[in-house]
Amino acid sequence: MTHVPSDPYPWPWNGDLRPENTALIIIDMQTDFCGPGGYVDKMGYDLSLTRAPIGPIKATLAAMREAGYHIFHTREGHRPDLADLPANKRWRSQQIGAGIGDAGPCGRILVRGEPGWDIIEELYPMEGEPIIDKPGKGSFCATDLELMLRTRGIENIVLTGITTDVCVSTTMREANDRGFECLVLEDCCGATDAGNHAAAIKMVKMQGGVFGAVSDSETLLGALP
Ligand code: C5J
Repeated sequence: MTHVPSDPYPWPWNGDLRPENTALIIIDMQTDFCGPGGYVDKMGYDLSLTRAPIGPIKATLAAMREAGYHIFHTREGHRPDLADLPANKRWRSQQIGAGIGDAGPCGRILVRGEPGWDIIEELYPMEGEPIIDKPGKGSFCATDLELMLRTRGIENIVLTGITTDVCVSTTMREANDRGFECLVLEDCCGATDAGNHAAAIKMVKMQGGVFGAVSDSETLLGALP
């Protein structure tokens, strides 16, 4: 039995934490969300907030790779012909001056294959680590993530990445409703707004852990079998 000290309960609920049944998911660590000239930069947000988790994720990734845990990466983005981009999502992005599909300093914003869409070099996937390309905020919607998790016998998911209040939260909620046991690492996430990050973290912990539990990278790595 292994538990990670977490809030509001020691995680996972049943103490069954092993490399075979546990995955680290790194969500959307793409230039578009944390690099100069990307989507978030173009919208005018403070990049230091979405770059803050890079170091802690890097340490967590190295340790969990070394210990043989499953590693998954995700990327939000759309087909070059924008056939999978809902018109309302495109319109909203245009209202803030960063139209998805439009040309930007890092290529077309959030379009698959463009430089800004890819995962940053510091956290680039290793050969064999699945990358889930998703058109939406959740990692389960319109992807084969659930099939891959079930096929591998994964029950526990450690969530990291950006942004806490959007793609991390949506993925956590989708995973929780499917019966996966979720842990969010607070220092391995970031949002475009510090208040939203704090609120998203707080929401995980209400109702006895309505979506799972919250810990941090140092605590997790100290407890990992
Ligand atoms: C957003 C994301 N914030 N990766 N995407 O639009 O959270």
